[in-house]
Amino acid sequence: MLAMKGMAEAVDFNVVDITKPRDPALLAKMKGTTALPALELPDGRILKESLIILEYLDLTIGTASIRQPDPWRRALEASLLRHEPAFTAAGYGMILNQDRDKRADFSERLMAAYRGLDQDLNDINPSGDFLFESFGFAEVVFTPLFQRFWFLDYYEDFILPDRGFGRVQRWKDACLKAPMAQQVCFEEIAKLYYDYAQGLGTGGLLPGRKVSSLVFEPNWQTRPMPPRHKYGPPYASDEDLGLL
Ligand SMILES: N[C@@H](CCC(=O)N[C@@H](CS)C(=O)NCC(=O)O)C(=O)O
Repeated sequence: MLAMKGMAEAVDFNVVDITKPRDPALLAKMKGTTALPALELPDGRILKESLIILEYLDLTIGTASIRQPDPWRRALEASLLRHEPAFTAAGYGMILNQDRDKRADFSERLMAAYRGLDQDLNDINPSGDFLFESFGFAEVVFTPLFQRFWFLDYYEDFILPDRGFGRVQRWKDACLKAPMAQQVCFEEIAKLYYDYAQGLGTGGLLPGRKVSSLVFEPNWQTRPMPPRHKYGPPYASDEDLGLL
């Protein structure tokens, strides 16, 4: 969104390695919670939750909001955003799932989320690529999730069926091609999320492992592609993952 507004420099990004204990100064600012991102304003106030931060920055950075100004379109945009929590939960639930017998249920849950998006997009703008004419607020919200869910392409061979998902597939493709969405790539996601695929969120480690696949050093570019296998052993070692 900052790139769209030509305001990429307006926010300082301090990246936090969530596999390590938090700096006490950060914990104090966060009043005890650990989940990121958080936005610190110049006067020290803290905002949490990515969508709340996004809305705040939309209203305060640059000359104009990127949300739909027309009330009817704004309502349609809001109705698409309502799919986000279920979509996010379905994707993360599927990558973390370690029970092969439940794989089909997780896949169906994610497809149901995609189906909901497909229906709304078809109702609102059946022939377009984006929700409206161009990349906007709804695309800002969903594009990072489409990118994050590359972990399902890699570890779950998850692909949307050809039939019944054409409109959302077109939206997803258009979002992923947008110039301002080229800040992460498939290889990075696949490498960082190996441990998520083994059921371990935010820095958890399997026995015998010392370094989480989510660490910044060694940099993901220096590491090999992880094995695509999930659902039990054999597990890759730190060495196999290029983490030593
Ligand atoms: N709903 C929250 C989710 C935040 C969240 O789960 N953050 C994860 C990284 S994706 C995190 O910081 N985990 C480390 C922790 O909770 O300590 C948001 O959108 O901001």
